[in-house]
Formats: sequence, structure tokens, C-alpha cells
Amino acid sequence: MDICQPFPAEKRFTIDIMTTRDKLLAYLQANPDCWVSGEILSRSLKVSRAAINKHIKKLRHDGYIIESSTKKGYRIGEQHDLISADEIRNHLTTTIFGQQKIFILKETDSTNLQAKKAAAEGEPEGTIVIAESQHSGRGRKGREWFSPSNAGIYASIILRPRISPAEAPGITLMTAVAVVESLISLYAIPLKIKWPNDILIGDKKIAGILTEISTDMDRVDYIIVGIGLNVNTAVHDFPAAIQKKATSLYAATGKRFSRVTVLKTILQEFETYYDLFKREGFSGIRDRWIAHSDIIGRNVMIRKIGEEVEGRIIDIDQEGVLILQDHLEKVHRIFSGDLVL
Ligand code: BT5
Repeated sequence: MDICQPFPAEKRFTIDIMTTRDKLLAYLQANPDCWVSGEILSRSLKVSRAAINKHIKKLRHDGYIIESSTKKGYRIGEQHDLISADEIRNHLTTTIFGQQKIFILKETDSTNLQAKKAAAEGEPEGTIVIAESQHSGRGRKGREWFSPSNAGIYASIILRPRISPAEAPGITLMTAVAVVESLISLYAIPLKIKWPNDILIGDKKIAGILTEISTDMDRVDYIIVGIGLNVNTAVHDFPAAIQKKATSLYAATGKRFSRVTVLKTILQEFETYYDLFKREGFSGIRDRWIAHSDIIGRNVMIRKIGEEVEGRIIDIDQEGVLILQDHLEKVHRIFSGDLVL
């Protein structure tokens, strides 16, 4: 079909909080690859043709490819999944995360670096920096995070919790629970947390978390939580070095997903678990973390700088410290490191 007739606005958009821009985009996306006349759009959305024109220009500026024809109207191509602040806020029921400033960058070095700058300039808790792509996306210890455009979620959140620096690693564990529960609730995908900051499908990594902390005397000034999640990346697009150990929602299921939907769900879950963490510390989420991590009772090796410890994980304590028993029955408290199963 060539020319499409969208449904009347009142039938399709019963919720008032959608902006004209959201509705316009939803109209076009609901009719991919077919023409929607400017007149119908203006009538349905109850705005002037000039207003439609203005919004189309803004959408194009944001990166949407929208064709126009004087005779037929407007047409958007399929597979548009751009992240915008309006779409994130649409129907979002959080009170902080997603409700403060959302910086959307087409390309940046690292959203964690940009969020740090914003935090140092005084941006409040809940501020988010998101990038379509990162050319210096970072993992822990200076490792790289592969961040191609239009495929993944690269987001950094500013937190200003009243906790001591020693409690900060619990934020990574809490974030992992929030990300895993978001994806399970949306798509019922079997995921596991690999201590401390990886999320896996089978033995392949789908997401990583980078938590960075800035202290002021013995208190936390701010924490940046960076989340990298592979959504629509195809296996052959991963660099050779990680092709065998990385995956995405698309690679795991064969389906493409809306990054905005995933991100919104993560923000909702993040807020729930962050509130719980602030009230009860890690002990409030410990049971869930254990259920998602499948690590207690397993034999592992923990690599730290200049040191390796081998043994069985016998517990994770109320503060989120791993308890490992080596073959001499010596008990080690593990605060950080890389885990090898
Ligand atoms: C992490 O580090 O897993 C933390 C990744 C955090 C990325 C986010 S994106 C938004 C924010 N801004 C940033 O600059 N960073 C954060 P680590 O545990 O050190 O794991 C890094 C290792 O994961 C690399 O050495 C690769 O082996 C692997 N890797 C890199 N890119 C990957 C990807 N896209 N998917 C899966 N594995 C990847």
C-alpha cells in the first residue's frame, strides 16, 4: 500500500501526556514505508500544517529520516529506533530517574565521562547522559566497551546517595539486579549476573556496568552508574576479539527490540531498587542478587591486580562482600576483582 490513512487521533491516543511530537512520530512509525498526508496529520493532531512542518524538521534534526512529498505527505522508513528524551518520559512513572535532565548525545567519548562533568557542574541526582554511540566507551580498569550506533544502550546516571564510599560497590550489585529484572519482565529471557558487573545470557555477555565514585572527605559526593547493554547488535558486528563472548537481545532471540522501551523499564526498576538500597543497604536486595547470580557454592578464581585467589564461594554478606573459602579452608573477603568460573 502506498498512501496510508492513520486512525483518528482520539482513538489511538487516549492518554493526554503524549506531546504533539510523540503523536506525530507514533503516527508515522505505525505506518512505516507509507505516505501520511500533512492534511490528515494536521486534522488528527488538531494542530496547523505549519506546526506539523516544524515538528517534522525537529524530528529530522534529531536523526529520523522522514521523506516528504508535496502531493503525498510524509513517510518514515522502517527500523527507526532513536532514543529521545520525550519518548523516554512518555508514560514513565518514576519520580527521579528520567524526570531530571536527559542529555542525548549523537556521539561522545564516554557517557560516564560526560556524566562526571555534569555532576561536577552540580547536576542533581537522576540526571542521565545517553549516547547513540561512544568512541571511547569504557569498561573497568581502562578496558574498552564496544558501542556502535543505533544498536545498544549506553547510559550513565548521576546518583548522590548519603552513603559511605565503602557501601558504593553495592550500587553495582543493585544495578545488575535492576537490569536483569527489567529484561526478564519484558522478554522472559534467562539471564544471570556474573559478579560483580556483568550480565550474561548463557556464558555470553550482554551488558556491563561501570560504577565510578567521587568522594568528598569520607562521604560520597556523587556516583556515576554507566550501563552498556547490547540490544540490536548482530553477532557479526561485534569485533573479532569479543565475537565469541558477547551477545545482544537480537543475537539471542532473533528479534529486534525498542531501546526506548528497554531503557524506560530499566529506569523504573532502577528507581525501585535504588530506593530499597538507600533504605536497607545491600541486605534489602541480597536474596534477589543471589537468585540471579547462581554463584554461591561454585568454584571460581578471582583475579585482582597482582593476585589470584581460588576457591569456593560460600556466601555474599549483608554488605555485598563475596566470601570465598580456599582449599586450605582459609576464608577470604573479596571486595573487587574479576571472576573466572
Ligand atoms: C564492563 O567492564 O563491563 C563495564 C561496561 C560499561 C559500559 C557502559 S556504556 C555507558 C557507560 N559509559 C562508558 O564509557 N561505560 C559505561 P568490564 O567488566 O571491564 O568488561 C569489559 C570487557 O567486556 C572488555 O574487555 C571486553 O572483553 C568485553 N566487551 C567490550 N564491549 C562489549 C560489548 N559491547 N558487549 C559485550 N562485551 C563487551
